[in-house]
Amino acid sequence: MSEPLPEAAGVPLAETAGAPLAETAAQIEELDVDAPRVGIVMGSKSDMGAMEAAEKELNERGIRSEVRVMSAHREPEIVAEYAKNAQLRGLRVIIAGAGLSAALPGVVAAHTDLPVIGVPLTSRTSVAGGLDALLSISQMPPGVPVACVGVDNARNAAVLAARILGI
Ligand code: RP5
Repeated sequence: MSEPLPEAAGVPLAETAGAPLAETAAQIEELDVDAPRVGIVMGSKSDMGAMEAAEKELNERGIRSEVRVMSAHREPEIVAEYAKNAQLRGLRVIIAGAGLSAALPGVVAAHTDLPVIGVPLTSRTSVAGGLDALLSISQMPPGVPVACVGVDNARNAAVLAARILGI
């Protein structure tokens, strides 16, 4: 006996025919209304103090977010995986903070089409007050944009994320 057609089994054919990514993401968003909309990532636990301002600002605006620590240099596979899955998980914007040779925002942007906002951070061994991270984040090659806020200004990253979301 042959298998019933998906439509006969209650599954609309459109859902089985390789729906475009945006359509699939919209369907997932409908299913999981509590999914975070903004991902806040940072290169080290030592960045947490500065990056908490982004989470606080989003909370105050009623925008759901998630916070993760992942280093572009120490855990490149984890960063790539996170960025590749972000849109399908319902995220709409990613805020990425890092200090020193701050590769994290750029690496995230290399693996997702979502808007990425970089936060250059100062750390114990920063040079020129965080200029190292500022240039690492802002000087992206053409075609792979990262928005860049001021040094240690995670709050502005959250405000910009809210504006991108139209909230
Ligand atoms: C960067 O190196 C991190 O984003 C952090 O700002 C800096 C120092 O990291 P730790 O040595 O404190 O882990 O990758």
